[in-house]
Amino acid sequence: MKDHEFYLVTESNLAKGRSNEQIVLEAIAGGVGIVQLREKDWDKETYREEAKKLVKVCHDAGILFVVNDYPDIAKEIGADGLHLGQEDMPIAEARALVGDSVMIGKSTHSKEQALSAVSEGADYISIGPVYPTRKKPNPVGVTLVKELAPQLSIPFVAIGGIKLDNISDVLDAGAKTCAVISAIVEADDVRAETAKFVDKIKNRK
Ligand code: TZP
Ligand code: MG
Repeated sequence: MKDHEFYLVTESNLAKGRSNEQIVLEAIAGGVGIVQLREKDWDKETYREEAKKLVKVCHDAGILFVVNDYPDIAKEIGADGLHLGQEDMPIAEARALVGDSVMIGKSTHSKEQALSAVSEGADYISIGPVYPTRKKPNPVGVTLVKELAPQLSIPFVAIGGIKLDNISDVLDAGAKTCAVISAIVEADDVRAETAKFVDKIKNRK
């Protein structure tokens, strides 16, 4: 994972009737660098078919595609990454399934979880929720980003409640990039909104 690549996570419930493919294509036009397909309510076969479609969209555009939760699908479709939560299988188990060419990301919500993920062999981590979100009301705050940024030997993305009006604080705390759902998926003009995030991330003073 390269530094300063804006990371989009999907959630089709928020997309106002637009398909994930439409959202992703607009986000690509706006300069997004990584897309994760995250659809918690979908059955596995539906997820697999959508992942097959989106990995092609992303690879045709030269950007990275990450599968959430399913190591077998990540490997089968040629995803660039697999993203795991705290409740998912250990990184070593996932690594045995996907091999070394698929990067493994892990969601972390504390300093301890972040440092454990590094020692367990994660290729990148997410840190969050930085701000309160719809489903995750207890934020870790920019203070955790600030504390961890100098200690981490692998890339990280800040996530959770990040919007155009608070991203500067997250970047100032030491994040090189961030991941968002609602700020992009709910936007009326996904392309324009993505371009604004990308500009903030890439052209930070
Ligand atoms: N992990 C921590 S917060 C979060 C995830 C998947 C949701 C972020 O969504 P939003 O809409 O960008 O706050
Ligand atoms: Mg998971």
